[in-house]
Amino acid sequence: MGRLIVVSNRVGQPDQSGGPSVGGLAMALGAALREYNGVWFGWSGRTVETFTGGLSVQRGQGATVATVDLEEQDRQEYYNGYANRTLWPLFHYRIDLSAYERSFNEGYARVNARFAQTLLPLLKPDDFIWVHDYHLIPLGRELRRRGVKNRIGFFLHIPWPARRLFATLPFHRELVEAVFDYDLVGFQSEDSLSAFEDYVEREAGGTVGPNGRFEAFGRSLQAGVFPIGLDTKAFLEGAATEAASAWRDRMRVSLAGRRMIIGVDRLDYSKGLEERFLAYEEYLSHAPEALEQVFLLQIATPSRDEVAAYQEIRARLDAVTGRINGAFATPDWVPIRYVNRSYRRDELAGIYGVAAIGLVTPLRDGMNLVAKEYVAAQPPEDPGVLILSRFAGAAEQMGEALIVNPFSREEVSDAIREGLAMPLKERVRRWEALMAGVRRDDVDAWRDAFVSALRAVPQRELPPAA
Ligand code: GDG
Repeated sequence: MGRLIVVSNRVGQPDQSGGPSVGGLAMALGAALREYNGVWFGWSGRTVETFTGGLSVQRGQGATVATVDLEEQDRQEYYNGYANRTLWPLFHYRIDLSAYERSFNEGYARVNARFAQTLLPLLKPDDFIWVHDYHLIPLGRELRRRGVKNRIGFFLHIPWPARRLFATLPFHRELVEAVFDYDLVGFQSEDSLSAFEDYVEREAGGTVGPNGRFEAFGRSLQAGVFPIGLDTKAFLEGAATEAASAWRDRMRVSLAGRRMIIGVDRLDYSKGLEERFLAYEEYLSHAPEALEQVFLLQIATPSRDEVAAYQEIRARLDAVTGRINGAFATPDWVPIRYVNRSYRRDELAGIYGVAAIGLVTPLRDGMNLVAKEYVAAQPPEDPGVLILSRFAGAAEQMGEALIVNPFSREEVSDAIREGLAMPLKERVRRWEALMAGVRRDDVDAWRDAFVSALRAVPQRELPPAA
């Protein structure tokens, strides 16, 4: 049976907190590789004077991790540039933040070519290659150019944007044409798949057949929805540790009878943190009974702080939390506890566990694993209420949450009021349905669905013997 080769921008350290790879992707892939005799290939996060393509290889339990160093110019143009200043904002519907600079394009093309060149000698003919996320969309094309006939799949962790937005990207056709060098393309949600379908039919003049067969640019691919799940088993183990239980106790003391609303996010403009704070302010303004009885704990781990838009959102959040706290706080109560650091996953599980409401209100999100973590951390006999943005991929699976429009302060404020007042019976009913989904559609189910779909696509024809 062929090995699984996973390629992503960064390889993760899934069991360590902090560091640059905190994020849903690192968590999910760690679990995927344990199962297979896999190789995980990506950027080391380091830069060197001159790119050499030299690999550093570490063999761990069952999996091999291979990393390559890039140049400083690559970090600026490919990572901070095209990936995080062009594609990330565009794919999260922020064309106002999306920067279109030629040097970014060049950096993106160069690094994808470098990845392909470095990966090539590691490949065996029967390997399956699974490429992850927006940093590496053209990697499939670069591998094909070098004669790779293996089955190659691509999974997009972030949303695929609506056609009219996507068309604002210079060279958008070229990028989609490159997608057609993959055999299988996976999206988080029906919403993303249908946006891609719309582009292929109406902008690329292609066709979409039954069973997810897409044709355009004289080529075809298989596409489908593969919603990512939580590593539920590992998460529940974390929630059962001493560390989690110590945090539950510590938080209960600190609650002193008050109710806690929790948010946990990378500090990113796509997560709707400012809108969330304003909605919470709206709630406080109209619920005098809540003053001193409720507070919002927002853990926001700084992320991508070399990019100006992230420095700006951070400054805005500092200002808005300061303003709200200044206006509402009393000598022994602050309405928002705003924390800019990261916690270990077992600690987080403990903290989630005592929150009456999980407030997950991204403006756009591929999936959002925090919603699933909040559910998994709840005590079955007295679970809290999940409030979830309709613009997170997770909303397609988690209909028993209170689904809200994160752009409407009043709607989110109403949901907070409803959630805090919800009777136990209804909380249990909703939670049981949500938890069944979190258990069933976990990260293993996601991986198995994608990998078996990738194995099922027909192998490309081998080149004629020279
Ligand atoms: C991308 C897509 C998609 C956060 N703070 C801490 C911490 N976290 C962990 C959370 C959660 C993960 O980071 C965040 O995952 P999300 O899914 O919410 O969001 P992104 O990072 O934007 O991930 C997203 C995901 O990829 C997977 O496909 O769901 O839509 O944007 O697990 O708990 N972890 C620790 N300390 C923290 O302070 N240890």
